[in-house]
Amino acid sequence: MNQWTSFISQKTSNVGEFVNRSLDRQVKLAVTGLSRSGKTVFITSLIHQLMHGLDSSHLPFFEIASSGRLRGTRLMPQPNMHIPAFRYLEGIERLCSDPPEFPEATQGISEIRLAIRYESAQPVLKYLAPIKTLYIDIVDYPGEWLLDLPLLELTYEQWSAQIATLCEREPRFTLSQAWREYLDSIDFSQPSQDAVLRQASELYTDFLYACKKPEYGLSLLQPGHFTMPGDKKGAPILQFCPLLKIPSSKPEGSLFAEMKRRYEAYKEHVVRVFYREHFASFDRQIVLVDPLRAFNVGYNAFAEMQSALNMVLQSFHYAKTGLINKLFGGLKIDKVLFAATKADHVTPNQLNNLEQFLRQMLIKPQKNLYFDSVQTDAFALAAIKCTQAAYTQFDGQRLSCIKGVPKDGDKPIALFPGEIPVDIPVPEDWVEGRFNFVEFKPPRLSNAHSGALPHIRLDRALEFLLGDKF
Ligand SMILES: Nc1nc2c(ncn2[C@@H]2O[C@H](COP(=O)(O)OP(=O)(O)OP(=O)(O)O)[C@@H](O)[C@H]2O)c(=O)[nH]1
Ligand SMILES: [Mg+2]
Repeated sequence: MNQWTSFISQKTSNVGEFVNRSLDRQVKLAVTGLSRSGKTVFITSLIHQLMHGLDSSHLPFFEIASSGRLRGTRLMPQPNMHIPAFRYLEGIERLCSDPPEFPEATQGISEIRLAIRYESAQPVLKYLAPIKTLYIDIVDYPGEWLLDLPLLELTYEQWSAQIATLCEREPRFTLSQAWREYLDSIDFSQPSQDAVLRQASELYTDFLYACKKPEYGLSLLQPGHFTMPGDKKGAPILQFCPLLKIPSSKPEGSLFAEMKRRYEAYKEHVVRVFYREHFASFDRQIVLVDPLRAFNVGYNAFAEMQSALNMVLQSFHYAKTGLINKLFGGLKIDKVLFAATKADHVTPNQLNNLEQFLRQMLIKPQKNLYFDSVQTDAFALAAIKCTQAAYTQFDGQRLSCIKGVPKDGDKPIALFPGEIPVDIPVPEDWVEGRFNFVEFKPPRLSNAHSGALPHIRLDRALEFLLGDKF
């Protein structure tokens, strides 16, 4: 190559780089769901799948990978210094340890940025800027925070009355006993004292944590930051609680007045700030749901999960037409995917039932989203497939089952976990031993580069959420 052609090729590549940069795009993908629904595992696997995207065989339904146009994925410095980083490498390290472990539970928001390099499919761009980059900011945040949206329209007195009604029923009545007794021992018209506010809010928070225990599995736990405090842990803004009886005298400076003031401050500085600073910037959203856990517990847990899910969905519904739109202006979210996670806990022949069941759970709210011009879909998936399909003989019949290493065991077991009903169950459906969805250990990986993590239908989720961006 002479000097002149080298100069031209240098210029052409600079122009190409410039055009590339100006055509680069960005998408913010938010991942949410109630606690233990599988957010951290989902994001970890999603990144791992993209990093191994050059081997297209594991993502047949993600077009950019299966068509061979994906050139590579890299972790990038995150754009917002004030948001905790999503700990991808830590998660992968735990998954590759011996024995393999799932990533640790998280309590707040975190973020990670990826750059995906790919070949353009558009004829003109193919010539001008053949290789493009899509930046994806993935945000992990607790679904519990979306349960706070209704508070924005409730006064402290109205919210207290709602919680008082909930606490009249079991198991909340028993679980709230220590907190209720403490409230009964205090005169809230008396001057405010920090120690009382702290003690009352701690007992209320203990009550919320008790409701959340696996044996009760209750989901309607407000305020959402009390059990998922993120960086607000121990802050006075979380030191208040509802009152079961409103005192007749409420002078300024009283315990009641201070509780009410903190409730209002929580709405202003925690709830609104979340919607304004985070929610308003999301482009795409996936909501993870774990109906299997509720099946294991019983009807109450199931009914609460459904109500909580509907409450979560209000945020997307209101994003276009209602309260959020009024408060923060038109939002960007144009696609929401609902996913029943841990689909590897059911036998393969139950996958479609699980998907249909999720759709049933969402039928009403999804209609609203349709009218609000948000594109939605619902899948059953497993971010990390921990089981294998197996068969067993029973009474001369061949039965489908699954095989894997249970979470608290070290040897593989085979079991039939139960059938997923396609219709919303009624209380009588919880007959003894009907559902037995066991948690499993992740599969053994020798190292992070030994191939993509096994999954179920994660590629379909990727195609729905990001496919049109390439
Ligand atoms: N078998 C299987 N188990 C999963 C999968 N995803 C999550 N789990 C299980 O669910 C647990 C919770 O998953 P996480 O990803 O930590 O859930 P999370 O929503 O981030 O939970 P918090 O951080 O506590 O809100 C894991 O420890 C696993 O036991 C999956 O794809 N397959
Ligand atoms: Mg998490």
